[in-house]
Amino acid sequence: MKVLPRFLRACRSEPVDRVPVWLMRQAGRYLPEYRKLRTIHPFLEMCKTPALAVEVTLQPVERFGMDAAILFSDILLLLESMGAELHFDEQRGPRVRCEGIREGAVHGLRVPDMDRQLRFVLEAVKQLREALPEDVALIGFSGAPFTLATYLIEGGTSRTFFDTKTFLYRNPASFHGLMGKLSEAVEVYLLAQIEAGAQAIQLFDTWAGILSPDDYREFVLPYMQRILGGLPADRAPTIHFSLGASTLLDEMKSLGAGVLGLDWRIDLGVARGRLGPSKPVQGNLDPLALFQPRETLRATVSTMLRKGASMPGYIFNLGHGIHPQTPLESVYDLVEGVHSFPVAGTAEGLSV
Ligand code: 1CP
Repeated sequence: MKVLPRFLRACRSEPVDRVPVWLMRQAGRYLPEYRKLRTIHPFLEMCKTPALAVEVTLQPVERFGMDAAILFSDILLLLESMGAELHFDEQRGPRVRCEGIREGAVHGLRVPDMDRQLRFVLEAVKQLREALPEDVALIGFSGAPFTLATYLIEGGTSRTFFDTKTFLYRNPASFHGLMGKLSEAVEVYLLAQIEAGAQAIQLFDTWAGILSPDDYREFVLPYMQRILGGLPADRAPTIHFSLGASTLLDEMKSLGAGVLGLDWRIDLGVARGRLGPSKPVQGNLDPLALFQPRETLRATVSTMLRKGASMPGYIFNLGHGIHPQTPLESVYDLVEGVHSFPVAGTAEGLSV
């Protein structure tokens, strides 16, 4: 009999034996085995070499016993495959260049040919499905169009998103043109990952929370609904994550995503109450809470579990990516704390 991983069961609000847990950016610089590989290989080389991407994806699963693996890659690789220039500056972070984009020219961007330009991603997904134990789910992902647009327009990280917002206000038609082009690429990319073996999909709209609800509804919501409506949710559940999703909770509810990822700014109990029992939720521990002393962290995790797991459909995660300086002991304690939390109706209906 085939066992459906508990992560996938939680995505469908089905009963679980334990609360599933994984952490955003779980493969990365807080892990000594990752840092060791990074002294030999530049970041982009690691993403583009399937054997390395597979090795790094498996690191946190093997070390901590996570319930899901997220493909090691980056949201910005899709932009590179569309025609933008990308490099990672060790000091300043990612840098993106796209000729003419601020003048509203989107013709330089093309929907990529998956087999030619992103074959390394699909190859890593295939190899991961072979390598992962049956009870660990594989998550594929993409940046959402708005967050990708901010990197194209700003050229990198931003604090104020001045260029993105002035573009959108001064030149709304071009902004819609850009969102349309990015949406097409995101949908094709996610379908290809599902075809290659991804069992769930996370859409990262990290920066959507910088918009007012009205602007979100005009410039983002229709594109997200179109992408999410075009994905086979019965084959691969979808998770939507945004920083500041709590200020847009009603809009988030109407996106059509199976699971909503929340940051730590909203109380988990309040969010579950507002979203109702039929909406699975993922989150939402403040990543810096992992710097608390052991006893305090244990109490924080229990409080969160009591709120999150009060209804079916709960996946424990952080409210954003794990910090590179996070102590490893905190991650062991967190996973142990989540897995030892008693769940009502334990071990029922685990086989399908
Ligand atoms: O080794 C290094 O120096 C590279 C650090 C690093 C890593 C490990 C970057 C650069 N990206 C990644 C991997 C990554 N990025 C994953 C891998 C899977 C995992 O979670 O374990 C994922 C899912 C991402 C997604 C990503 N990249 C997002 C969305 C999620 C989020 O954190 O908000 C964003 C915004 C990026 C852009 C990016 N890439 C790298 C950095 C440092 C950033 C953020 C820059 C910024 O703050 O604007």
